[in-house]
Amino acid sequence: MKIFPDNISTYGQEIDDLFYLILIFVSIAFLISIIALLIPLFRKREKAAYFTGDKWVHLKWVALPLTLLAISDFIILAKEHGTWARIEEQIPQADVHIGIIGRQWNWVFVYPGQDNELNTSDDIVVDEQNSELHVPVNKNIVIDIRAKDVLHTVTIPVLRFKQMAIPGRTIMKWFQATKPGKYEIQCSEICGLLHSRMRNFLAVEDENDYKKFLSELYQQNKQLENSLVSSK
Ligand SMILES: [Cu+2]
Repeated sequence: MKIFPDNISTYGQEIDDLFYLILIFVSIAFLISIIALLIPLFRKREKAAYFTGDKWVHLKWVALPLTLLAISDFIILAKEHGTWARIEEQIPQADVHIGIIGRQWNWVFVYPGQDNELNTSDDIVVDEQNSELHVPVNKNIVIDIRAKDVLHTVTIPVLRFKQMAIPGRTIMKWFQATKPGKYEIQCSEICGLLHSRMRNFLAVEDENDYKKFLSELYQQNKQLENSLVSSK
């Protein structure tokens, strides 16, 4: 059975494994609770009584499930700890540094200009509905995530990538995509009336196609600048 969309992220499998681990624990807990609730139905009917909970025979119905849940939590925490550190705390050296800005209602992409540095005056901002964010395959892509107005959440299912965009903050995240193709970027935060219009795309390309895209982007930007200057 396929639960997830394709995984094209270097750390996607770790996230999926954690999901399965949690799924196994909650399924077991669910089954045990349902069975425990059904057993009295098929037993001979006894008169209802008030339990004070001070005797072990009563207390065990609280203590045993609680202990089991606490143990499962610790197992999940122990497994998750390394994953969290690798994905959330250690941002690798960027091969490409780009910006994503959420606004009502579109994802705005910011590419570094020809100086190859983000947050400088020659950055190129692409704010078009359903536009594509171009990135090279098998490279560390580091992203500055911002929000212009309200909360948004950048979600790229094939990368197991999800990060809330918070007004006033810049949050750094990263990924490495392993397979060229066109994938969806969604917003998973109800951010207003036209929230569902925030459907853009991620174009993962090989190095040559990516370089071609960049040089075309620089070219277009130059032409735009020239036309603005001459119209003044
Ligand atoms: Cu939204």
